[in-house]
Amino acid sequence: MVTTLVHFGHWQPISHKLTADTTTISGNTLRMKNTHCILIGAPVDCGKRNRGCLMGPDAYRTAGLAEAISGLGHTVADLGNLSAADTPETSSRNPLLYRLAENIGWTKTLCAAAQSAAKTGLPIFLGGDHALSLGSVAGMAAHAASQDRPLFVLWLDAHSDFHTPDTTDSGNLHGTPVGYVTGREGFDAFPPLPAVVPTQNVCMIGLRSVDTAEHAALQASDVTCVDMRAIDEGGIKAPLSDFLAKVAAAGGMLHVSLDVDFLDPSIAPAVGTTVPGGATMREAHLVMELLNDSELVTSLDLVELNPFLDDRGRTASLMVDLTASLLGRRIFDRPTRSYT
Ligand SMILES: [Mn+2]
Repeated sequence: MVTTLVHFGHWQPISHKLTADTTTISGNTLRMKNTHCILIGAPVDCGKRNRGCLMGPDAYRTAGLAEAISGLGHTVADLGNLSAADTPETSSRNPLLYRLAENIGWTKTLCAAAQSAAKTGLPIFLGGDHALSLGSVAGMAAHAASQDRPLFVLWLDAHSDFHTPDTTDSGNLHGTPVGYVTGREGFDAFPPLPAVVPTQNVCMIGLRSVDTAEHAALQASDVTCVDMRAIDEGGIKAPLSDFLAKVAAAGGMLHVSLDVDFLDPSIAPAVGTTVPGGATMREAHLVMELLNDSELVTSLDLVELNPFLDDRGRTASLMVDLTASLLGRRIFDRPTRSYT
């Protein structure tokens, strides 16, 4: 820390000047105080064909996720990496479906892990591709139901992931978790949902690649869809604040699912499904800071990081920084002297 400053040509200690009329620079103003964070390694790599997401959990650890969280005054437990529950091979109407049994196994594992972890803290799922959210969100929905509270889901993603096993053209199940948790038809091979997330409780921000079948289904649903054009025209704060007000008014729990491809590929190259025109560094941090202000977040997915495609770990580091913003890291205490 700077302890002196030049003042009329001589050195003078600054520390005593930082009294009530000024604001110190500090990273420690926490809205979510003393949160117990539970890191759940979910090296899911079966939700799509490009491999590499299985390295994601260890990349987050290498980038210092636990240290960043504990440095904010929270406690952290790392449960290590889980593995998919054994599941017999099963057939499906869609012959294109990729590694269905393994996806079902992960859904069982993560649904149970979410319910167990949510009893003691804030689960953070270290992906792993977005198929992990089939289980993480299903489990959080079950937990919320057990508390008699509604679950809301914020989907930060270039894609809507609203397919069903019947509508996907790629057969990649990482494009289906929102379809599953909102109770769409076609998931007969999957475990029955303990609790459905109503579509009006889902908000997607960052959309810029939505398939035709998903588009039609979204249009017929109550999902709030905030695409990049809406963000360009009106900024990212208003739609997020509207959604958070809804969550607060309902006394809801909030699950945040952060896909690396929410971010612009120029700042986050380590993802197999890059789509140009994504969120900027500041838009992403602002989302996380507003989420911290809201004190509503009860669980988090960090998904689709493919360390094989990263550039000296910078995407993993950015995802760690965004998680820190969500958990209370500040640039300045607010209000600052220059801007209130
Ligand atoms: Mn996704």
